[in-house]
Amino acid sequence: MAMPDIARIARAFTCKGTLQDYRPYGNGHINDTYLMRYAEADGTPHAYILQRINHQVFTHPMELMENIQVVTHFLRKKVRACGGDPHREVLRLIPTFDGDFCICIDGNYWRCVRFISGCYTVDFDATPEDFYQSGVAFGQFQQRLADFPSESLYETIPYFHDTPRRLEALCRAAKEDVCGRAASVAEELAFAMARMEETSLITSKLESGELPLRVTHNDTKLNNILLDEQDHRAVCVLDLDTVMPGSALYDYGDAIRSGASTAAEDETDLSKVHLDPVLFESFTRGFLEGTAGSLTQTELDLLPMGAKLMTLECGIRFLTDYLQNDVYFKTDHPTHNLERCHTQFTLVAEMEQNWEQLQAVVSRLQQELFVSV
Ligand code: ADP
Ligand code: GN1
Ligand code: MG
Repeated sequence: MAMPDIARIARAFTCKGTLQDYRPYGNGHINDTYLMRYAEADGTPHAYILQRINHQVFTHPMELMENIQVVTHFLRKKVRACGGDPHREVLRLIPTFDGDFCICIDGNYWRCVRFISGCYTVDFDATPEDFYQSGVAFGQFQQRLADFPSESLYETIPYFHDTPRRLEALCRAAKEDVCGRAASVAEELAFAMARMEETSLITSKLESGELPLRVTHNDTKLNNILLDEQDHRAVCVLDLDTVMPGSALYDYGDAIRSGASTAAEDETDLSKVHLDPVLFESFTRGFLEGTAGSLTQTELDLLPMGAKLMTLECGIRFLTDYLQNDVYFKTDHPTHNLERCHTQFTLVAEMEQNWEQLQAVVSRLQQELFVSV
């Protein structure tokens, strides 16, 4: 897409001061994100994030924005109640001059939030402390939404973490083979198919009620959290587009998938791709602390499975997109999605090899944190 007229779009929002400059920002795979810097007449600076919502992915942008509005309003009250800083710890939507939180210009949907300064995000290779802090924050996020009225949320992407459906979609994409890539990925398809039975381990337990349905974030990728430049504590959970009913295992698993890897999601040298046991333990500890004893025994027992299934599912989604000619995730080159699929499947294989160790870490932390002596 050609560079949109950011200055024109920005004029719709009630930002403070005058726009000084703007630039593309962040490494998200879905929306188009810009950082805009403003200044008031006396020089006081302000900064905002302007985003074009990907309406191919989020087909009902207005519903999505309603979700974000109610969730941020709810979270802000919780942050205030526990003495936190509501300006930094929760996303703040900036209204338009018409009082809306989203505007459609030339067929694209735009929103604006306050830029939270003094923070950084990490794509991979976090320090154990950073990843521990992310665990606390994602755990707390879920904990804070425990009494959120889930019926008031729209499902922004139906069946988002329905791993069996994701596998079916992969099989369909391979059969349709719209760009003639299927023959070259026979090995990858076999890897996914060999794990077919396991794909329903979470969804079937949600259906039977063995696992509780909670309000979850569903996209707990490491770069969806802001960490403080000074004290390195997690400041704010970002990217609330997929906050929907789901399983705690989705949030735990997706964070491990992205943050416990020793390499970038698109690393092509697979010898560099490992699941770091120290990072695995750091996040698990943080997540257990953040959820503060609210996880059920079944959830605790299935944490390693959550990590494995979210990683497998993500690999399946990258492979599906590769077979569909890269229509979903942003890509830089034709094999980008395939390379991402390879890192995910490499992590899955390594989790399988070290399965007992992963389970032992989770059990030890449960004992340490929750069983009084
Ligand atoms: P995507 O859905 O494309 O991943 P995100 O909402 O995650 O989009 O935003 C992309 C990146 O922009 C984030 O990873 C983060 O680095 C940055 N970002 C988003 N919102 C803010 C904010 N309010 N303050 C500071 N940085 C932000
Ligand atoms: C996308 O938007 P972003 O980059 O935070 C995707 C996640 C994937 C992730 C893989 C709405 O996350 O589900 O796990 O890429 N988000 C959506 O990197 O599909
Ligand atoms: Mg993101």
